[in-house]
Amino acid sequence: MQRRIFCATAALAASLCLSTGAYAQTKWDMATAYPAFNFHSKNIEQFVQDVDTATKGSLKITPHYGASLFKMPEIKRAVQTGNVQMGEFFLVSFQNEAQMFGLDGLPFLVKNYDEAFKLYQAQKPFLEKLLDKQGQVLLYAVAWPPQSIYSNKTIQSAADLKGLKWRVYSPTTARIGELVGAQPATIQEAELSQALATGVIEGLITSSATGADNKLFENLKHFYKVQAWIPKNAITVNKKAFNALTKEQQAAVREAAAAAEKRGWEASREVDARSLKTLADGGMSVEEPSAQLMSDLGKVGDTVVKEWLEKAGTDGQAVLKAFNDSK
Ligand code: PCA
Repeated sequence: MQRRIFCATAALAASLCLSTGAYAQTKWDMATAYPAFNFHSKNIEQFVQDVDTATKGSLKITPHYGASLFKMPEIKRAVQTGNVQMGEFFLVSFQNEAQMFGLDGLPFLVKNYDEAFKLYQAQKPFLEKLLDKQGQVLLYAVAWPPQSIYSNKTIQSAADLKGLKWRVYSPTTARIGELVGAQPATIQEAELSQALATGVIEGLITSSATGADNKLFENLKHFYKVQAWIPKNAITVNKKAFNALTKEQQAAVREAAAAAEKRGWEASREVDARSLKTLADGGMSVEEPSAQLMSDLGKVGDTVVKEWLEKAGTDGQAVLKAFNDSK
């Protein structure tokens, strides 16, 4: 009798253990630098929900928007060291670490989203390898809308950019600023509005989306649709954190990431169209660039790409060849 009770108790304990095991929850924090209403952030929100559903609540990811956990330049390292499990960062800002990170910030390599996606496919194996060495797994990457020029004054040629206080976010934008004789200043997107309001900057190159998100028309009156490049945000996870998941959870994360990537690229196109309208409605003059400006920028672009290739070595040549072959 006593023995039976003991067995029953042990069985109950075992089943309790099993059920607690099954409900064990993994919690991840995710650092992002952009406001919750930005299209990348909304995409992340959906990704987090998809992961929650697919893992039956066993993996909970909490996004922290608006650089509230880490500033954008710190996010990549925070993921690498495990200070945060997941993060989103702007790839081209990290070009000094590895030239490959700056590929999608090179002027006039791509003409549109389709080409930008092809460039990404050529770049992806390199990105995965680099990030793996830095202790993280690339989950997905999504393009910002094409990058165009905002200014407080009329810009008809590169000469008009001379002396302009020029906001930069990457080695390439800094180099372009230098080549046209502007005054480059590194400002994070989270500090953009303040920098404009206080006159720290007078012009920049960024997307229609960032212009609309930050109501750039309140301080700048001109937008020139030069569409110089289509750069991406990368979403990565700390490798140890990823490897600690069950195989099922890993598959769920991968699947949600693939869906987020697809959704994000589609959203980017829609957001571009919508944001251009927001800029115009806000009183900004949204213009096609002059032929002179495009030809001047084309020359600057050639220099920048040539310099990049010199630094990027054989990987740089290989990635451009892969891209050109895929076009
Ligand atoms: N907005 C971000 C990155 C690229 C973009 O369109 C920024 O300006 O910082």
